[in-house]
This record gives sequence, structure tokens and C-alpha cells, in this order.
Amino acid sequence: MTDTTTPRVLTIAGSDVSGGAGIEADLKMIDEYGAFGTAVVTCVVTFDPNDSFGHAINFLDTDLIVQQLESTLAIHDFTVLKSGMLGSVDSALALAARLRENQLPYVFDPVLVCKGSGTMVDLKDLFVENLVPLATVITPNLEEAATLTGADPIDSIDGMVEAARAIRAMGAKHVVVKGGARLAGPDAADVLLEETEAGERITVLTAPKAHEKLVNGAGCSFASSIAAGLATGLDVAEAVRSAKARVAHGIAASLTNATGVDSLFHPAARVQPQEGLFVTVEEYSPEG
Ligand code: PXL
Repeated sequence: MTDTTTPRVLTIAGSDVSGGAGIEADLKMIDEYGAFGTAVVTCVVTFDPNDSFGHAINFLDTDLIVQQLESTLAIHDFTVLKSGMLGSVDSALALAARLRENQLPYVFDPVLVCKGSGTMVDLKDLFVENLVPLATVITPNLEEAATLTGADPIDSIDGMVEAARAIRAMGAKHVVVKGGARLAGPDAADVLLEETEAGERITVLTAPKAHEKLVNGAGCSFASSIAAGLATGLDVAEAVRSAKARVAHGIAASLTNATGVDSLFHPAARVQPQEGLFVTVEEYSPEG
């Protein structure tokens, strides 16, 4: 018999062969929520063992990306779509066209830079014009939020709130600006701006920083957890909180590897949770 109730999540993202980020992260997180996941691969990120494990991003031909998108959308009725690193202008436009057609909830991780590689700022205008307005939830980090809004570097909660409002004004429904470990202080803090009937609700989510090591995969795992949370019936606030908790546990249990940047451990919240690790959610009130 055909199953019609299991939520199905599609991730459109790069493959990270080190296993912490990209579709590797997304599919593992989608599994954690009991949803069914599949992926459209846009690029393959490799690391050169003979050159200090420097990144190389190998993009797939646009035709092949679009062919994957067309086939998987024809095969499944998806509950939620998520995108991460997009291969090219044309594949991003193909995704935007399909999103406009099918109106599916869409979690947009506006990846403009991959740690250690070049900046893909040429996608910025395309993102703002074509994908930001389609996002149910958009999850920029500090650099992405500054690039999308043209703001100065962001280094405070107030600055994150300002950027979140500006991104919402571009058409995204709900916005999470991720301070994560990049914001100074003992806590990893993120700002959630939700659209409500009354207008907006802004909350600040914090969790203690687990350690000072660099960890690969937090952004991808966060966005795909939100997508899977929404697909399995959580509301936006619950999905974001749950995603943050899973990422925090995944960072606390990160795996050391030869690249020098740890790999996030996706099932950690389930299989080796860190005692005393909780996410705090507070209503935002301006500083100073
Ligand atoms: O975090 C950005 C990112 C996105 N997608 C892939 C990546 C990375 C960074 O490593 O490898 C596939």
C-alpha cells in the first residue's frame, strides 16, 4: 500500500565528503525527525590531503542539477523543501521557478560562503530577488545577513534584529539570524523573527558554547532540522528551538578528523546527549 502520511523532505545542497555538512548532514537530520529525506546534489566539496586539506568545490552541470530536481519532484509529493549551497545561477533560478509553481514550505539557508573557500557573492542579488521572497524560514549567519542587507558587519543582538527585520521586508516570512559561536561571549545566540497576526515576535535563543573548536556542519544541520521539524508538525518557534538543541548536542559531541575542523555528530541529541545542555528562549528587548 502507498504510504501517504510520512513527511517527505527534499534538500537541494552540496555534498560534503567529510560528512559534517551538506546533504550528508541534511539527510541524517531528516532521519532524526522520522521524516523521509532525499537530495538534489548541486556540487561536491572535496579536501586535498596533499594540500593541507584545502577545500575544492566541484559544481555539477546545471542540466544535471535541474534533471535531479525535475525527477525527484515528479517522484514524491514533498512536505517541505530545503536548500543549501546552490550550484549556479541557472539552477537557483530553476529552483525558484519550481517553488513558485508548487508553493511548498521552503527553508532557505542562503549559503554565500563555504568555510575556507571563495565567496559566492554573485548569488546575492539573485537570492534577494528570487529566493528570499519564497522563503518560509530563512537562516542567514552573521556574514550572510550583512551581505544580504548591505549592512556593516554584525556583532550584536540589536544588529541581528535589525538585519532580521530588513530580510523580512525583502519578503521572507520568518527569519533566523544565526550568531552561533561567532558572536562573542559564553553563549551561542540566535535571533528568531516570526511573522504573527499581530505583526512580529522576536525571540533570542541561547545555548552555552560547548567548546572552542571549529565544527563543520552547524548551518546545514540547523536548516535541515528546521525543515524536518516543520514537516513533522512543529510550528516555527518549536522547529527552531528543536533544531538549535540538536545542533548544540551535535557540536558538543563533534568528531575530530584530519582536516583540523571537527565534524558535527548529527544523532548526538539522541545517542549521546550532553548533560545540562539546554536552549533558553527569551523575548527580545533592545540593549542599552
Ligand atoms: O556551511 C556551508 C556549507 C554548505 N554546503 C556544503 C558545505 C559547507 C561547508 O563546509 O560543505 C556542502
